[in-house]
Amino acid sequence: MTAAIAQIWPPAFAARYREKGYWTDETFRTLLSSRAQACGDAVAIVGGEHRWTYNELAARAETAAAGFLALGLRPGDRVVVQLPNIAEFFAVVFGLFRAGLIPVFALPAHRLTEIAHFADRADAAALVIVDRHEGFDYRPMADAVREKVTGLRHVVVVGDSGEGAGHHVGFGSFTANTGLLPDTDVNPSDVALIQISGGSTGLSKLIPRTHADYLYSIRASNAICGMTRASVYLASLPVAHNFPMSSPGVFGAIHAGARIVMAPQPTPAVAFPLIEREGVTITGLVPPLALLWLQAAPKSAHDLSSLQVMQVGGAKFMPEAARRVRPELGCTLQQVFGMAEGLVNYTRLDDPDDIITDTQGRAISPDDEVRVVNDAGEPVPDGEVGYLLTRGPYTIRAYHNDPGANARSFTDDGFYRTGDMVRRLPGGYLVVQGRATDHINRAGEKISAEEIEDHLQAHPRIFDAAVVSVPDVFLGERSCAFVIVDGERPKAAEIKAWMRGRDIAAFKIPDQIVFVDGFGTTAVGKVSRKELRAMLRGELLAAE
Ligand code: J2J
Repeated sequence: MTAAIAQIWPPAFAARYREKGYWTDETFRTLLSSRAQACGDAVAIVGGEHRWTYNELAARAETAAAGFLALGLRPGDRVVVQLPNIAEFFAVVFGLFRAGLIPVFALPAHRLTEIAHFADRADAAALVIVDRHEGFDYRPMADAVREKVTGLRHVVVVGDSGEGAGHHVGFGSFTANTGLLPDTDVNPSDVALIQISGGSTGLSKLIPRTHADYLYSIRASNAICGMTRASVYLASLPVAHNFPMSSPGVFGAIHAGARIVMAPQPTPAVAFPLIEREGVTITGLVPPLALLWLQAAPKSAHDLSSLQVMQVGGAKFMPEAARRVRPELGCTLQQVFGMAEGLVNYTRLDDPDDIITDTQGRAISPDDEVRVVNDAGEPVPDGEVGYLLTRGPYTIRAYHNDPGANARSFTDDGFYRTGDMVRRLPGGYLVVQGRATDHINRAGEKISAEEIEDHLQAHPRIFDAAVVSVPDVFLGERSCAFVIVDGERPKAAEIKAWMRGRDIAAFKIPDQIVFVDGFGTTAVGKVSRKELRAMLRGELLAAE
């Protein structure tokens, strides 16, 4: 039987969040149709050849909802959605919401290993893919997922559903049959969607977000980021990411009745013409992309003057780069320090320049409890570095079905251990100083060192491996694998090719492989992998 997906706050907290008006009766199930009623003729989505008004999008979502239910899916079922930045993303996702189904958001870069893991962990009944994207055919991968995950019954393909007749259903073949649609609303405390954790240890974890908590963060983000019906949001990053989805991102844009422009690529060559053509007012980028835009803007013939707000987040944006945004791009920088588990911090649009350039913002909600503590779990004074812990009205209390991760990631009193090291300044502004967990933040993509080490150790010639992050001028961080081999050393390129054969996202393939004879004998006794990684990182930096 499928495990129910839930996210539970203790009753006293839930009551307070409701009382204070953070949690309302609003749900994603009716969000789009109510927007269509309010601004039906306004353009909602611009993507490729498509230009859909709110009315058109709502109609497509109704058809999608009926199509999903006609397959035999039932409200509460989970559906893994793996789509790039195309207009159909919204027809699919709002169709799922309308039908009471729960999307699990995978990135286009994920491959068989990851998708099978998400489908399995979520007990998903269906997978939605695009036929091809950036040279990759998702259909054979989907077949392989179906073979591995027995509960996954349906594969829905946006585009050409292909030869594998019978297995794949074309999204285009869905027909409207509103008789199938449930007419009772869902409970706002129910789980609306599942995000994927960047993962600090082992495999990615599932993050169940409820209607009430996610919508609160979106409404509050809209107010902080100035998203209104007049806004035009450019979706530059892959929209399945929590940042472009909800801070305030595409869901914020829909909530406001604004227009979303889907950028198939985040590069200046693709994004700048879209900004000019559509009059884009706000977008969100990771730091490496922001640097690329800063480099390209002075040489560009495109008029970028409509851009009012450039959000940068996902990884630390260095103050030197941050200071260039206003003079060189002519817009306001907003730093965003968030996490798919919940807590999001923003610099406010009218903050003084030094706050905007030198901090990663402050929390959304007056009821976000932010604690900065030392190794013993005691609060450190403002201005001193400590571990960031948080709980609040839109921060989860547990991952789905993962007792081990829950024991590690949450304190007894329900604080989420973010793994980030921060300094808190007066006014609650946070400066990210580093992190306590072993992941690599590669241009905003979080990679678990442990997950990659496990893959490397499966190689027949690799005796042991330790993966560390090293600073990188462009990516912020890149990954470096130290490996000890049995016998003759293979070429680094061979190991990379072998890793690609493990069917994992390309961003997880180590950028650099260094062969070593041992991991050193400086420590007495058993060296923890964490210390080992720290030591190797130090050695690598010293050698550079
Ligand atoms: C330093 N580190 C940052 C920042 C995230 C909005 C924005 C980002 C995310 C996100 C998100 C950082 N400076 N400005 O979900 O809604 C690192 C921290 C954090 C981890 C979370 C959102 N912004 N980070 O990046 O779940 O280490 O969410 O704990 O992918 O990214 O990663 P993720």
